[in-house]
Amino acid sequence: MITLGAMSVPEHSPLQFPPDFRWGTATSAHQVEGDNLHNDWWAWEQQPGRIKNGDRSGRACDWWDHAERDFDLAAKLHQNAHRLSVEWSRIQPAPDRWDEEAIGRYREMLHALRQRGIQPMVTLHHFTNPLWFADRGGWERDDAAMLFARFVERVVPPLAEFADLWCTLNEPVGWAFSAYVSGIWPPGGRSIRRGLGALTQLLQGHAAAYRIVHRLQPQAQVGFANYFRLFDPANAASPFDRIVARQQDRFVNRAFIDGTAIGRVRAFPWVANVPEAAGTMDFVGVNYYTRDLVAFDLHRPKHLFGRNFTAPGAPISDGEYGEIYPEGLYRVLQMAAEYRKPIFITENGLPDEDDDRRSDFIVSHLRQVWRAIHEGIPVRGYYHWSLVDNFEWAAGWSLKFGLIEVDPATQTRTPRPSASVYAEICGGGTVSFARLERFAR
Ligand code: IFM
Repeated sequence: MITLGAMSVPEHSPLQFPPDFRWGTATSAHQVEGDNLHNDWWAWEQQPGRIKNGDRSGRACDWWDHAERDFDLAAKLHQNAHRLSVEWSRIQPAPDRWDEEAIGRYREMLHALRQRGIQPMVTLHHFTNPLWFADRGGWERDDAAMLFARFVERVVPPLAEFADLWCTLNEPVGWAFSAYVSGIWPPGGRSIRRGLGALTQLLQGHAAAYRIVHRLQPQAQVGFANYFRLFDPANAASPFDRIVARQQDRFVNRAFIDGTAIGRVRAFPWVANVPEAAGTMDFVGVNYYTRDLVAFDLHRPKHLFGRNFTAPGAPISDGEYGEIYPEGLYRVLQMAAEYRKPIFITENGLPDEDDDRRSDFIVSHLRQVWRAIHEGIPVRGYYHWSLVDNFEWAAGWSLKFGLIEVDPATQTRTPRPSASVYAEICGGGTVSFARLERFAR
């Protein structure tokens, strides 16, 4: 017998996933398309000191012209699902201009996925904003949600022929923090007040998008991708560490999701009450990467008085991206299950240039997914981040998340060994005993 939490699995038996489980990968427009000239990230990349090593997204992975090449690889790797995003600034490059050709290209891409037996999940906002929107105040404007809703109204009908699984926003809390509080992303804001203001607009934008998609496509499933991170007290005996870890958990993990479930942000009830957001989530999108230990620190008000660090001696991924902590995925799935909706793991992965940890990462995390499913948690799919190495925001090209290595200068593709391990799992819908054995004891 192998023990998995409270469960026991007979020795030598593979972990069998449900037959309709979605096996895929995730990407986002700006990170892979190339030449997204009209958004705030492109402008940000041109400013000295913003991106590690002065990197720029440039041609990225050349998806605008050749995404199909990588869809072929995904299909060959037995993937049956892909989460990608549409770039608002391509579709609406100016307030009064809609680019039909860009919409046509997205139709082509979604069609290409379908032709290869890959079900698309479409994200409507993944970190980037049209320059015209950003220049007028972006998500701090009172009409930001309304402007986003106009975009959604326009883009969903032509894509609805190919997609009925929608993610309104990607990681809204983390995005608002990086854009408005820590200032490492555009527009470089440094105030909690600005971050919370943006969050309220994002919640309204999400709620509006949810309703629009359902009006246009009643059978659609609509959610958003919530960034989940585990925050464990550095010293479990310290009430201060415990309180701070709990506050970070409430804000990072639950603020937005509470908003979409009950229309109220329990972490900060006085800020973001958006009653119309209640009940606007058909599934919980789980993005999970790592966990922090948290110690009370009076000097860090922007971090809710917590100093976060990686557990000493724990296995880590490249570039101080954090601890590799598979059980954390099980724990966040338990949290996600509190919302009583189907769950998609919309992102999970690690930067690992040498690919010497990715295979184990995938197997050990899927083992925890299986454990959750067998305890009755309704996980419907897993999207590994990412199919290809891509432009990793402020870290530029320095972090390699791809199952497939990409040289952005030559656009050469080299599947990493972990791509075959994941392909074997996707193809059979099982994790074999041989792969599990090393984690079992
Ligand atoms: O690359 C990002 C993605 O855009 C959002 N979630 C985390 C990924 C890895 O950092």
